Amino acid sequence: SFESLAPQAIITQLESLVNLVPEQPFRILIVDDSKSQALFAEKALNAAGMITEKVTDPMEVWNVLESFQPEMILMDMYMPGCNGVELAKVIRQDKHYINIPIIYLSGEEDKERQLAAMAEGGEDFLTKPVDPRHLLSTIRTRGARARELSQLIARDSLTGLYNHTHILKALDEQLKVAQRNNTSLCFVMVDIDHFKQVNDNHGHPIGDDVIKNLALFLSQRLRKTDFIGRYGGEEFAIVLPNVSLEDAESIMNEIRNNFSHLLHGGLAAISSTFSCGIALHRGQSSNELIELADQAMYLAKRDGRNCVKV
Ligand code: GH3
Ligand code: MG
Ligand code: MG
Ligand code: MG
Repeated sequence: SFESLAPQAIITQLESLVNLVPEQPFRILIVDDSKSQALFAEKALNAAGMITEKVTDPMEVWNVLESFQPEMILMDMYMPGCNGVELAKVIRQDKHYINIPIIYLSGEEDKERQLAAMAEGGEDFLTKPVDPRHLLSTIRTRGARARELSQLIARDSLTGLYNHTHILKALDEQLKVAQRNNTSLCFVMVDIDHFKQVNDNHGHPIGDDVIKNLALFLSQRLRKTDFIGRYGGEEFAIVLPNVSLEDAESIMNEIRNNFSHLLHGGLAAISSTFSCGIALHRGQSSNELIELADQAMYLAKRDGRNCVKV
């Protein structure tokens, strides 16, 4: 049994059990004042292919949250001058961590106190010494659920693209990356031409099909590293990291040209076009960049639509 083994022996046994490293490993923050307990949890999780960061001084939690961006927290309950349950409560008050799963790992055996800790907003309570298989299975289940939820929250339900909020978040993040690495970035606005007429002439369900087809078309033709969002009704916003203005223009022109030949609505066989505005990042804020792409879009509309302007 696991209880009779020393921690290192358990980990060795665990390593032989675990041969499936998750495709995208979970990022887990371990908070425990005991260095040996934290190390034990870290080794067990690393053996299962997970990425960990450990904090033995609760005062360090905020710094590490910011720099490490964990998806889950493994929280000790009793630490000098700090109660894990209180700490969890404070973390959850930050809007970035409202939904982060917090799993208590503690020597506390009193059921009432365990339940009280969970009532304050913990997902699970594991008691030390924990069977590493139990720890892993808890983390996998909670982690997978948390990922599903955050995916759902970030996506637009009609198209599956990033929603308005998330594409703006992606733009902000990518602007920081571009600034830090001194790399180029283009921001693109796409707006379907005369879309009111599509709805008026063929009905909203066919209009929806055109929107979905354009979303699919963009997803298939852009790179995995690009960010595509539904900005509004028939408007899309795209973040193209590491792309020059010339390349962005030619990529979008190719997509625009191919899309204009696509037929929608089954037997109705309707064609549709879009206009596109592109702005190159030259140190502006995200709002200024959006404004620039909007202005380029306005030019494209004024120039007869079905074209790309920079
Ligand atoms: P322009 O070429 O100037 O862009 O003309 P437009 O008709 O596309 O202009 P406008 O932006 O004013 O109209 C967009 C229309 O898109 C209005 C709205 O009814 C429709 N729309 C917005 N969201 C949806 C949606 O989810 N589904 C459908 N079917 N229509 C939508
Ligand atoms: Mg402790
Ligand atoms: Mg519009
Ligand atoms: Mg339009």
